[in-house]
Amino acid sequence: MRKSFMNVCPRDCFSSCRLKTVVDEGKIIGLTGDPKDTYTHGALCAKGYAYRLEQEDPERILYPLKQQGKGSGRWERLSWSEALGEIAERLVRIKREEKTLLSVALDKYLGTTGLLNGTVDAFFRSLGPVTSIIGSPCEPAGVDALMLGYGACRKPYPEDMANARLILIWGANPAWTVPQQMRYVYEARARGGLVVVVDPQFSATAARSDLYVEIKPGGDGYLAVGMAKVLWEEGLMDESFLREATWGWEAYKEYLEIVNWPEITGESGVAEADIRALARLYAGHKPATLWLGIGAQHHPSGGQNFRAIDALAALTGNIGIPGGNVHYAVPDSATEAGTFAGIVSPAGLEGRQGAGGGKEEARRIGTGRFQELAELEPPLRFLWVSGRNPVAQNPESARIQDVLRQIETVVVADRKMTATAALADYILPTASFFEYEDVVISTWHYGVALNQKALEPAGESRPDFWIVRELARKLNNLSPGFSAFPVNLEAEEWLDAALKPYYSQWGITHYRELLERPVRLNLPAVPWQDRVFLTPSGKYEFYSKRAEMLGVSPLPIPAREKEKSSGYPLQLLSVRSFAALNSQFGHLFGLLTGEGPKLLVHPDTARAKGIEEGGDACVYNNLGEIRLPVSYTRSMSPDILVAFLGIKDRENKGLNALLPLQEADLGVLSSGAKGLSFQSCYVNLVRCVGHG
Ligand SMILES: Nc1nc2c(c(=O)[nH]1)N[C@H]1C(S)=C(S)[C@@H](COP(=O)(O)OP(=O)(O)OC[C@H]3O[C@@H](n4cnc5c(=O)[nH]c(N)nc54)[C@H](O)[C@@H]3O)O[C@H]1N2
Ligand SMILES: Nc1nc2c(c(=O)[nH]1)N[C@H]1C(S)=C(S)[C@@H](COP(=O)(O)OP(=O)(O)OC[C@H]3O[C@@H](n4cnc5c(=O)[nH]c(N)nc54)[C@H](O)[C@@H]3O)O[C@H]1N2
Ligand SMILES: [Mo]
Repeated sequence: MRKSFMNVCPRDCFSSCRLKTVVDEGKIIGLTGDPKDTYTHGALCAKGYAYRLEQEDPERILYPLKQQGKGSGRWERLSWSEALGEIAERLVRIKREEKTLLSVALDKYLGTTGLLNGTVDAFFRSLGPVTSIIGSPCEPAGVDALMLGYGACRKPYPEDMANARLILIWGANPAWTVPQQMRYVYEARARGGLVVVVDPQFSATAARSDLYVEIKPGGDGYLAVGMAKVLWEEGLMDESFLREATWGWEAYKEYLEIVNWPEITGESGVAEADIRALARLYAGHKPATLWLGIGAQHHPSGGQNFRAIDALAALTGNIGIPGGNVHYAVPDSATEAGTFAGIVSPAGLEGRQGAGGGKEEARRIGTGRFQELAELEPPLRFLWVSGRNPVAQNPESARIQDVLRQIETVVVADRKMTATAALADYILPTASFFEYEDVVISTWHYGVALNQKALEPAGESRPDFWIVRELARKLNNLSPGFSAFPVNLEAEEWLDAALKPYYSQWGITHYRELLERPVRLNLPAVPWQDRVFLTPSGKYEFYSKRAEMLGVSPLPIPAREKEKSSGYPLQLLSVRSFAALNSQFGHLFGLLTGEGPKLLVHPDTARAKGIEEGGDACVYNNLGEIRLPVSYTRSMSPDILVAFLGIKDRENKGLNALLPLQEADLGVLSSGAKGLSFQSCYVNLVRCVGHG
């Protein structure tokens, strides 16, 4: 019998689309966007429509697996009881031998953004102090930049973009990464608004813009400083906003006076006349909105670059007005919802005594710094990876693989045999979001929606929540009191407790009513209208003492990009494809594009190396080598190579095999660790001879 369900795509993505799923005999036979979804209006992306195919995915892991020797590929099927029993024994033994659980770490990110996922963090907290992998691989340098300016990271509702007379999309590619948002971009355009894109490559969004500005990677701060210089020189600023609502303009002005054009144009790669024209255009179309992309802050000066760009909004008074402001993927909804926090630390789990006698603190390591994991004292003996694929997505893949081999026990909870899972001792198969109830809150449009259970879990896969609760039971059987995880709580009770504080605001009495009435977090559609900023001065701060404490200039002054070495003169940019999400959906790429992964090379560069279109290139640096077929394009300058995030070569090596660990300048304020500079990848290229 056919039945319909509401689902919510929980991928680490802006749109958190509501889906209408039709199920017949245990299979999804129909899947569309929900036309009542006020943000997406029922439009999905290619990956969303492809979920139906995922049901047949032969790569899905259906049973708990144990590997005889990491990386050997000798997998053996276990029952859940065996797998969790063995894992529990290992944890108990570690605590007995080390007298602490600091040798245990969780590496977790947003494989799913469903709220229940927070129970995995709760489980690890329930053990007492462990090694926490903190920070975020994604947005923290940019978040810090906004926090320094405004005191908090807030953004308008994404629909407010339709009110802008100018949309300046700076290092984002929404046509591929947030296709649903293009509706609002086009709406602004239909009303006469202009769309400008700043990007080192002529992206899909640039192709849909009125003006494309080609920038040197990482040169964004200088372009912004140049624009600010023009705004000031030509008297294009909003004087009353500057006077009443900002702090430190005089100091910033002094810098703008001395910074010279050769430095600005040299670092940004944009000609002075173009910078002048862009500054006039931006100032002449109020309200103008800025969209800051995640990619543009994955640079050594990414945080300061964002401060310089963001300052343009303050200089022109484009803050606190409809159609203005800065759009950036921010975790504001996460904190506002409180629910994430609520689910992460249920009452009673905080402040557990460590085995060391009460004062023991968790050990903290910044995300992506696997090098440090290998050097810890006491050494790391147990790593649990959840919703994360560090071998593919962190810098220095080979080094990560080495560290994974060294760690006594690696457990990976995932749906697939990822590059990381291939080096696990245990793989615990997780259920897909169609297979259990959850609630998803969008950090972009703040929608709160119920994801119903539409299918039974495939094979023996189970939700992460079920897995950690069973493990807590096993642990406490072996060693009473080992885990304070509330094993008697059902998923429904967790969700109810987390969301209850919001029920009266939303006019509901239980979260299941979200099925009929999805809601939105009650955040201002246009932030900062009151001009009360949460900075030390209470104003928008050009000059920030906190920035200085974080080790960068108090002013939004960018750092120069490092000189490229002559050995590795090409910069390899990783760009997101419409057909993949980070390391996921890799199988779709060929299906949707009719071709496999390609390295995009400027024809001048390729020809100089004797590489034909379609021929194989070896891309290399001191970290390693990957081999990819080449496709010619003139969409970026000859010293840039472009490849899609998530691609792998014939030996299953991905882009991050070539990416060194390089930090961004900011990130500590919001996430506890600096962000990572994923675009700092310098390589060289030769024609491959032979295969293999
Ligand atoms: N070179 C380069 N590297 C980058 C970036 C870049 O631009 N360039 N971008 C960075 C950014 S912005 C980000 S956000 C990171 C992302 O880095 P990751 O978060 O590590 O990337 P994903 O590939 O999304 O990995 C998520 C994993 O979760 C699994 N998963 C899915 N659903 C579930 C579930 O319900 N439970 C569990 N336990 N697992 C599940 C998926 O199968 C997948 O293996 O990558 C960073 N790395
Ligand atoms: N289809 C799809 N959608 C996704 C994802 C995905 O993998 N695939 N991932 C999700 C995640 S985790 C994230 S973080 C978001 C990110 O989504 P976006 O914010 O759109 O960011 P990116 O895709 O990282 O980069 C966008 C653009 O930045 C450009 N860029 C790189 N370096 C620079 C620079 O120095 N300056 C400037 N101005 N531009 C630069 C790239 O060429 C690219 O066109 O997308 C989410 N949505
Ligand atoms: Mo991200």
